[in-house]
Amino acid sequence: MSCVTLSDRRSAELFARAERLLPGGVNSPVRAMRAIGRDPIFVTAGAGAELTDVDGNAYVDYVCSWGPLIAGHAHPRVVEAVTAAAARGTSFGAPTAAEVEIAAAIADRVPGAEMVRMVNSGTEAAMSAIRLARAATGREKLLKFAGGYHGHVDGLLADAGSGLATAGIPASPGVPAAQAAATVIVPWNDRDAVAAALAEHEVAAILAEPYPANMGLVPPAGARGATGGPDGEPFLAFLREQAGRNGALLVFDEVISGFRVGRGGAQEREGVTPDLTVLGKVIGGGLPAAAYAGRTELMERVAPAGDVYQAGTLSGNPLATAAGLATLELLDGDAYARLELVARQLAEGLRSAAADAGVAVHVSHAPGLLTVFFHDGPVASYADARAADTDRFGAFCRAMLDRGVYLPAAQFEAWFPSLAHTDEQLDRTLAAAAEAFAEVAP
Ligand code: KE4
Repeated sequence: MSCVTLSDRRSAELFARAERLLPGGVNSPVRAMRAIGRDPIFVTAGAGAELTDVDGNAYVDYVCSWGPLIAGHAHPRVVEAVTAAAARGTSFGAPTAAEVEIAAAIADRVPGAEMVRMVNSGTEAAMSAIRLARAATGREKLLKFAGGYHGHVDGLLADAGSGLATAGIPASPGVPAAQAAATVIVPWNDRDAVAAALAEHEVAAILAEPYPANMGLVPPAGARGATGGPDGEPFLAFLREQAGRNGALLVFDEVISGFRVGRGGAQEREGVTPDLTVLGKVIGGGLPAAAYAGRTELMERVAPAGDVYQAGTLSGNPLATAAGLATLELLDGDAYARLELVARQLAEGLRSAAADAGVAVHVSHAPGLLTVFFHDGPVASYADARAADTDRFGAFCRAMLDRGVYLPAAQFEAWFPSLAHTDEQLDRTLAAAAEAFAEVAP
């Protein structure tokens, strides 16, 4: 596969203007491509699994809007649903039938979802679920995992303090120390650290991505539905037991894994049902929509049924619910079989291409999700992931861009293959990877 000499003149012009108008020239940090040592590419269109940039370059896309576009860009059924909804009005500030339908669709799929509240972003969903957990337990502290990302909620932008089970410290300026201190952070897949933290702190909730994908994809120990994680006793079942034993709620953040790794998300795949579930991305089909859900007796604490306040002007927006419903309707048994096959083929092909080039990688995958760590392995925690060779990762991403393959521009993210990725595009990806691995080999 030859290197394409990509013009990026128009992207460069736009970026120069954008940097004067937007922090870092972008509206979300990871899009700036700083983690792979280059300026961002400005996109003008997407179709299926392909992106086109403002200079006319085309790419096979493995970002897919960081997860929402599980059916690919501009799927005709989604475009048609959004267009029809828009023609009837874009927002009413009043309940609509579509909100009942999408709540029913979520409750029908997600084992832990009897009742649902729609919001506009994963951050808002996580923030609201935490408020509900604190109200339901009368406790304030929270236990989360290093490397777990749940949006930019103040209390969750916390780093682990010194020692294992100590209060968090602000991970960003502007985060109140008191809010960070209410969050206890422990290493993922570390049973002893969880038990020690729960012995020392009365927490409202244990909050986890069941298939963490914000440290790269690092499956829980003993996972039966994902590969690349450690063996051993099932860590999710351990969290379920520990939460129950300590009077805490178990909250699964399935913003990424929900409706992607299976019809009912990771909780269905692993047979572990949380008390609350945070959802997003796929349920908006590329438009702003997210949700939190749980048992009815918990969710009925939320206003106006209950006393836990949460609100939103555009929550359950007609266009977003139309896109979400159209997307969910595309996710049948064949779709999940395809997502499993695509992820497995990419993982196996990438492992083989890296080995042929003499590049050490550790590849983890689940249906519709995979990460290539530039690391000898194993990768069982964020500390392991952070030992990856991020410089070589960045060079690999740049080499793949030169060959028309657009990868998530950060080692601590995951690839999001979709139903739209064709066998030809997968072959093209693996051919490009063989050359890119050779280019970055030590
Ligand atoms: P949003 O507020 O970005 O809709 O969702 C926050 C969120 C919550 N929970 C999980 C597990 C998430 O992965 C996210 C957001 N994911 C990132 C990518 N890893 C979004 C990309 C970005 O920040 O631009």
